Amino acid sequence: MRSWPSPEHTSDLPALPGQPRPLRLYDTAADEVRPTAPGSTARLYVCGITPYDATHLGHAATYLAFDLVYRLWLDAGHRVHYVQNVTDIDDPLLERAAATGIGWTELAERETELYRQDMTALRVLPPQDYVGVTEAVDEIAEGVAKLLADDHAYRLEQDIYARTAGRFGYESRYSRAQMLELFAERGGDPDRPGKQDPLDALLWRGRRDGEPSWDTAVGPGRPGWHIECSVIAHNRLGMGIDVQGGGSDLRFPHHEHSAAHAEALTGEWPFARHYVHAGMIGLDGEKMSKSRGNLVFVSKLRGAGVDPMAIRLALLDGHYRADREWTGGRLPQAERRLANWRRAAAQPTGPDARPLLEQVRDRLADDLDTTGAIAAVDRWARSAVEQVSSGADPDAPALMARTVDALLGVRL
Ligand code: 5CA
Ligand code: ZN
Repeated sequence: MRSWPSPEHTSDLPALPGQPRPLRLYDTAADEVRPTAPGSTARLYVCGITPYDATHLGHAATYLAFDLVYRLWLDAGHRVHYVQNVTDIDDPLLERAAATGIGWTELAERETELYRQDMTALRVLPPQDYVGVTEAVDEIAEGVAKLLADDHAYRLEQDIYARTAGRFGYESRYSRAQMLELFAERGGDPDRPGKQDPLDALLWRGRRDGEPSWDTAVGPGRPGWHIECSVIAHNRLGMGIDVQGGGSDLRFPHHEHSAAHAEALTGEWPFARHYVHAGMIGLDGEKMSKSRGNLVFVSKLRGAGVDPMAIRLALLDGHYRADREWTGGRLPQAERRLANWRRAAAQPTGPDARPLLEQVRDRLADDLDTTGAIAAVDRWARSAVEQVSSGADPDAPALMARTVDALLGVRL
């Protein structure tokens, strides 16, 4: 699938002097913040949208968190291979299409295009491989066929399920009771008669009347949810990818099952070296979600003339792992901050910005402490505008702007 354009530079962000440090991230499976350790090419997979509605601020916040991961790896001298899927065939998409009278492919294409535009406006670096499930049906079916052949899967009526076995549970670290509860809440079917274990996940949904289906190696039907990410990721990035990312609602069952399927397919472990989850953005005390309908859309804000860089700054002003509320005051605050930063960057001189660059790197490398990084830029901007510092470095405003551009993705 077409990705979206890179903001001028993907492989070479504005070059920055000094010494980058290894990026440390909280890994859900290890329950600790630990260094990422990519090779010359870092491998990133982030679960993509289910395109039945427009990008809301919760989605945007999650993709911004992983955009910082990408930027910090580039700063540290790695190439980055970034893969993202589009769940362009799934029950919620078919339900919304039926409810609105639009064809499901048309709905998916329209919302995916809007998402591309939102990501472009927010200056999110694009994945090199942006893969729709509808484009990957055959490779997913081949994966399911191999799981069947190796006895990691079984048929139940017209459908196919994965056996839950081995290290299952290591990614989320939930108890079986918690898993059963979350599985039922988040699209699983623990009570279906005939399953060998209630936690077994649907790999392949056999053809049903009135539903789209593909003729494949395992018969007619369509892929289950988790296997799409296992196969799309593994076929492009291999095993032991550096980061598997998504929002915290994907910690279980999605990332647990995706990992388990990929590990059963290959016999290798682990699927990912870090499982990284962004917190949920809420509105009025509830998680922002398409099903609840309490949404603030990026495209609506853009349409109202809001500077996307202010949206970006507003979403970065909070730790990515914390569940946080979107409130009316966040945007005006970010707009004021952006104006202050721009005024500071336009000064003829400023205090030496090299220590600022080191502070921003330091804060972001520590599990993406964006609030710490933003506070450091605030301090520099204040002293540049007030000319309180002894330093009057003519190169400093440009270095400050490059730092903010390359590492926080905010174009001044
Ligand atoms: N297509 C699947 C992943 S394979 C999916 O979860 N799609 S989604 O459109 O529902 O969500 C896309 C991403 O946004 C996921 O990483 C999800 O965890 C994240 N997300 C959804 N709602 C919120 C929210 N309120 N706050 C933060 N992130 C969110
Ligand atoms: Zn996914």
